[in-house]
Amino acid sequence: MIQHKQLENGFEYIEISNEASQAKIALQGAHIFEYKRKGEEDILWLSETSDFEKGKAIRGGVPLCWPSFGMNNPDLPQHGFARLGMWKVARSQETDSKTTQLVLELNETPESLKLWPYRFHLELRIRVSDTLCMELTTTNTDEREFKITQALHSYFLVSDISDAAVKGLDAKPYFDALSAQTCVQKGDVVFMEEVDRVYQDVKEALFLSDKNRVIKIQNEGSSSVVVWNPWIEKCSRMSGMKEDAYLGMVCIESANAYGDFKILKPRASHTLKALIS
Ligand code: TA6
Repeated sequence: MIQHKQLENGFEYIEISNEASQAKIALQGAHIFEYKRKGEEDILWLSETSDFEKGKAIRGGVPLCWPSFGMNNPDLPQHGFARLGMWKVARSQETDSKTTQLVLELNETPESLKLWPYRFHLELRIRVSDTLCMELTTTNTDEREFKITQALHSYFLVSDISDAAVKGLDAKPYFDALSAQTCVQKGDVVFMEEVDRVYQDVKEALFLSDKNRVIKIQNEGSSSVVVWNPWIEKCSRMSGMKEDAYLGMVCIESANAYGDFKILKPRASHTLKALIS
């Protein structure tokens, strides 16, 4: 079932339900804010105190950072503008009883052109099944080339941050956004303090292991992965986040960030894909 719903304040979202899974996707930002397999716990973390209103990013789920990750382009707002844009449903399909597909699209607007002077076509293809597949395709519809950095900024639910570990990054170089140093990962990534790192040269699948489950993340079209947990002090300052929220979440972001930027010539496309299983 694919239902178009709205909250009392007019905030619109699509609710998907099939025999294998369910998901909710806000039209603002094409923001997936719920995904779970039937009868199981949520895969994505969503803040209990998140805003659901026009002009404010949902805290949790999968915000789309585009056309700039973080402050990679200092002329743009943090994480770009696509997460606050009003996307349109381009297509939807119930492929079989366990699989639903939804395609959302965003084009330039007079406001986006003021921030970033390029015409573009963005498409997010979402496949909701016993796995969650997200494919973000950027097409340059301008006459000049442009440069993007981006991320599928996925927030994952963990039972307790002290039991969480990210596997698959051993020996990978990373840029530590907190110290501005480049380091090399030793073993699994575990969380005992604030972590904000951009791993490089990542082609292999990653695994988020927790007390009760393991989530696999396989990216394509990307060689950078951001791992983030705000920990105590930053969490208390973050919008839409309770003080102790850092205990139950970790972000593993499929990215084209920092040196892994993409330059697109007119009519060229690039797809960033993440498969979560
Ligand atoms: O991806 C990690 C990060 O860039 C952190 O530095 C962090 O503050 C964050 O994303 C959340 O950003 P936001 O703009 O959503 O508050």
